[in-house]
Amino acid sequence: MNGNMFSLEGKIALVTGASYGIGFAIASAMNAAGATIVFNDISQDKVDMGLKAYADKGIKAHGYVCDVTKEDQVQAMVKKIEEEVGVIDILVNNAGIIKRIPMVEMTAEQFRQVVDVDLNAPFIVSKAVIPSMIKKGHGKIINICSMMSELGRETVSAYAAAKGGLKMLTKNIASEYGEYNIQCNGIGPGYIATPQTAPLREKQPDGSMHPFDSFIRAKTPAGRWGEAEDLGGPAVFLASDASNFVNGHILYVDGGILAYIGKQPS
Ligand code: NAP
Ligand code: GCO
Repeated sequence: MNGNMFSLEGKIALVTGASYGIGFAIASAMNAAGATIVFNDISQDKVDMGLKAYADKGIKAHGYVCDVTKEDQVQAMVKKIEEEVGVIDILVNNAGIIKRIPMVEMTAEQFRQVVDVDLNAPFIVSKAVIPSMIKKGHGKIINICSMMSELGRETVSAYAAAKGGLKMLTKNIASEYGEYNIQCNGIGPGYIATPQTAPLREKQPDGSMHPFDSFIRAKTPAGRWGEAEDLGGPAVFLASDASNFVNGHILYVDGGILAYIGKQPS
């Protein structure tokens, strides 16, 4: 361990789905701590957009086109990364989707699509990187969970089921591979202002706030939505030597939502 236990100098971090949003913010924070950044997205256009966004921040990132739900693509991507960049020290399973549909109106195929990206893919990508982490003698896996790993709400049945499963996959990877000096933890973001939650923050036709916007501000002690950048520090902590004895933990970065019953009526 070098002098600074939070340093990621000399480490290679793969952040999935990180052309923008939370993944981009986490990758940027890890780069600021010294990590080499590797990311993927589904299309070359999005990878190119991401590479430009990183370059605009002075970050020389490595981008790969890969659908994380496809095991053959993931295995090929990891092999290519190891040949072109090096063995992955840090994996952030960030790629994710949501479909907000009342459960009885959701098709089984729509349910499967959400679970495929939000739960099956973290399994596929973790399975692809763990063997090299074992050989290297260390590894960090960070799964991006959610408030919905703990709570339900209307219209997000598939997402909550997937994120609840991702919490338990996190604990199981921690249990199964801890003996190889691999730590697997989760980050549970609160409500963060990204494209994924944009529909929940749209101004109403009369210019008023979206009801969900007001709801979340009342449920958050800080009275605000989180910013993707709020997740950078916690991610660096879980990727660094500072967390070498933290394993199987879900770190909620939610501004206190889970601790708070909600603003009482004035
Ligand atoms: P976002 O803005 O929708 O970005 C999601 C990213 O994942 C995009 O880059 C997307 O690529 C990529 N992706 C989706 N499916 C993929 C696949 N099959 N293969 C590869 N990449 C794929 O979402 P976000 O808000 O940044 O959220 C990132 C993660 O945090 C997700 O796991 C989400 O569930 C979780 N989260 C978000 C919040 C929040 O409030 N925003 C809170 C808690 C947890 P394309 O653009 O090409 O589709
Ligand atoms: C929703 C939101 C949430 C956030 C996040 C909260 O529709 O409820 O999209 O699910 O994305 O997961 O932690």
